[in-house]
Amino acid sequence: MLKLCGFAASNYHNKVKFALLEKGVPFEEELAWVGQTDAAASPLGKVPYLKTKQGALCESAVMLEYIEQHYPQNPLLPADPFAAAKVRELALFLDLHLELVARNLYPEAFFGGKVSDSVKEKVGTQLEKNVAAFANLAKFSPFVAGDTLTLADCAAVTHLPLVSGATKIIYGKDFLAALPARDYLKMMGERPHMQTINADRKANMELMMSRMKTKP
Ligand SMILES: N[C@@H](CCC(=O)N[C@@H](CS)C(=O)NCC(=O)O)C(=O)O
Repeated sequence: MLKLCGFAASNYHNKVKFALLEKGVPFEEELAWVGQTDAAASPLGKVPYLKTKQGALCESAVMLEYIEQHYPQNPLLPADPFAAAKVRELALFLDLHLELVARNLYPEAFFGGKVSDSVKEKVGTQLEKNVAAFANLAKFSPFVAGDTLTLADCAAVTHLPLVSGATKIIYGKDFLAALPARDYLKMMGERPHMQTINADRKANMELMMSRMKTKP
């Protein structure tokens, strides 16, 4: 059986977990905190990684592609090659141009650390530009890539709350406010699998915070 390794407070872990749950693919979770990962499975020490019968995979986008090809039930990619490419475009855009940029803010926004003013300024400018570009690509009708649930939703539903939360905390303004992201996240939050993910995330976040407090 597939083993998804990581921790439930991680948005990338949940991106893959959501796909597995929505597709109805059986899997187990194995707790792996950052710093305790399997170096052979994840050479950069990042989570998640996916253990399969044939070996391990790192990089969530690759895991989603593997899961989609290996388990075609409840597809998260359209059959038409161009439509599928548009979904991949949006999913990659969310990973690279929204989440990865906003990630620079997380130490201060979520973990009690400090981010320099110059980083805040640079990230703010970049995010303003990238969010405007994302607004041109995203459909929110009602799913992020159109009328069906796709791989792009796996990224959107896990990354958008962080982009929104981090920008609210750091800049006093939600950079996604002009988009229908709130209604979208509310709709997605009503899905039973998203409720499972959110409950697991909250419990794991508490555990993570208590670990951070007891660590020197
Ligand atoms: N590009 C990677 C990103 C994964 C990632 O950044 N995971 C975070 C946890 S949410 C992590 O492992 N951070 C620790 C680190 O970067 O050393 C993916 O899509 O899987």
